[in-house]
Amino acid sequence: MAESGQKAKLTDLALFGGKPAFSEPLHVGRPNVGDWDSFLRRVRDIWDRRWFTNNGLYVREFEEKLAGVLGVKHCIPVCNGTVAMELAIRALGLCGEVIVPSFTFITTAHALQWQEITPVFCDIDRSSHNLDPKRVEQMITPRTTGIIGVHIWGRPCEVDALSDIARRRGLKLLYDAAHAFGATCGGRMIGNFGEAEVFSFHATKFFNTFEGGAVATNNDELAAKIRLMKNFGFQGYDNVIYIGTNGKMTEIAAAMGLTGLETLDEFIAVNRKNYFAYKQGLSGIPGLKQISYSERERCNFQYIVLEVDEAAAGIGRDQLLALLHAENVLARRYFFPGCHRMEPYRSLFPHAGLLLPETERLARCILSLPNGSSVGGVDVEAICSLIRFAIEHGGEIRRELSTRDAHQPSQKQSIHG
Ligand code: T4K
Repeated sequence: MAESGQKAKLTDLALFGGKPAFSEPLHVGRPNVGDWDSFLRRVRDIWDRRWFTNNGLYVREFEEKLAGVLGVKHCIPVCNGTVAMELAIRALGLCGEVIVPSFTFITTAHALQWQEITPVFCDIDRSSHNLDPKRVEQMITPRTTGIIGVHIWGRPCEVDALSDIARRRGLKLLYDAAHAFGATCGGRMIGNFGEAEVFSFHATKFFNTFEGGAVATNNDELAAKIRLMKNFGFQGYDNVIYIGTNGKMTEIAAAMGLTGLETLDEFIAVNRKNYFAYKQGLSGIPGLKQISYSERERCNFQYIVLEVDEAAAGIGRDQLLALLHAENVLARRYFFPGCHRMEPYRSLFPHAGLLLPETERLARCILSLPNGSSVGGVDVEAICSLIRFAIEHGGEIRRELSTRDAHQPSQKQSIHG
């Protein structure tokens, strides 16, 4: 798909009228897909058997396989990661205040607020981008009932430190493991930590079921509760014994999941290869830091994340983003601007940012680049070459953009009279 990332002069950039480096948009979250025939065989079977949902054959098989892959007692498939989170929060009986990072997808906060539980935003560690346990301890109040750690980019939280805090302070510990399917922490699969861990199998995740998610836990009682809750609280016909919702996964989603599991290692291999190609292609560029994955752990290498230091790079994150978008590289600012700067939290906690200096810093400089099986080595080379060119010509690009900006007010005036 890459035409060429090679630009010789400023006017070669698509932002300034040149031809885009990519003829088609290159997405950050383009789904990985498994074997088409294998998927179709299952679809045909679903079609023939006329069993589409409600704990069907494929959902049960998927559930069993998931538990096997993760080495966990229970891994309950549900309709998406958000509902998985809501179910886990409710089944754990969280209430009052729960400590969460603000540097995450909005769901982590919404799943609490949706149940009238106050998310208390806690700052993150500068290098891991995960909850800073020292700060967590400082955020605990008499109303705190739990902590939700997010294994951001699939890199594990400081699980020992968080467990220690939870144990000492009598709090429930839940993990949002939406990014961390297939990853390990200390050699143990994510899915086995805290009271429970929640996965997302959304289309944009490294492993997907179109939409989907799961709650993993080694706690039998909790698992039984979640199984009831995802099915309206039904225990057998005509007998509701618990408050519930509809969180069921469909058969077609499970068929996609089973198909994806067959090629999980291939998805990881492609991601890994691209990750190292980015590392090589971006090495030595001033002002850029690509996050690293530990070679000692298993990881899915899905997220290619850069921190752009504007002062050293000579170009700001948002300018780089605009430049890449013009070239059809649809990089993303995950997770800008941070949950605390989005509604309803922005209005509820207008001063939250004062306690979140690392979150604020990171949200301003972060950039996610495309990865996955639809991104090839040539694409990575072209993207790296674009970024290198942009930073080498940062000063000129900034001047050109600010000249344009200087013309903006008059245009705005004409729009608004
Ligand atoms: N916790 C965390 C930490 C999460 O990151 C997420 C989800 C959750 C919880 C909740 O899990 P789910 O309830 O979603 O299962 C996307 C995803 O929708 C979301 O699942 C994901 N995190 C988040 C990080 O990214 P958006 O609003 O950025 O999606 P969108 O539509 O802009 O798509 C992203 C890119 O992927 C675009 O460039 C287009 C491309 N794309 C997307 C879809 C759906 C494709 O190429 N094909 C597709 O089918 O949220």
